[in-house]
Amino acid sequence: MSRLVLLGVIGVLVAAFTTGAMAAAKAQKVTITMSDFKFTPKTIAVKAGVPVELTLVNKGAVEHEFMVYVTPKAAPDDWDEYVMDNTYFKDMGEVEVVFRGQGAVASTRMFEVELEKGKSATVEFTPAKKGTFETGCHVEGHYEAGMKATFVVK
Ligand SMILES: [Cu+2]
Repeated sequence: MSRLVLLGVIGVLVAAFTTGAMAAAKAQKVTITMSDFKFTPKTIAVKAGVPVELTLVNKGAVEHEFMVYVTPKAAPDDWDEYVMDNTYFKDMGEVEVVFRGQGAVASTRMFEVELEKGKSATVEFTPAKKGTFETGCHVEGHYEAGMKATFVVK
């Protein structure tokens, strides 16, 4: 009787360990739709330390940009310059962007993904910094029209 119970406990431990190991290796898949002029969903949440496969789909009629950065206290004069200095992807090693049907780009200085209408791309990275950041499209007038979202890393 006691031997059976002991085997049962070992079985549970092995099962728990296996599930944990598989979950750690599995990427977090997130899809963001870009349209004229918004991101869906409005809040993107991912876990720190786990690889992310973030798919961007441009369903709009024009080009859109995807950027993640420290939320500014006030709108900067030059958004591109501000985002380059404050991008979430800074100091996080190589970030890979796979454009469907067009190839991939890997960079340690990635700060934006530009997508023509009808195109999609997947951004692969492992978030390190926790906090609440901003996602925005800074094609002229888009952000002002409401094309922004909240990017949360827990
Ligand atoms: Cu846009």
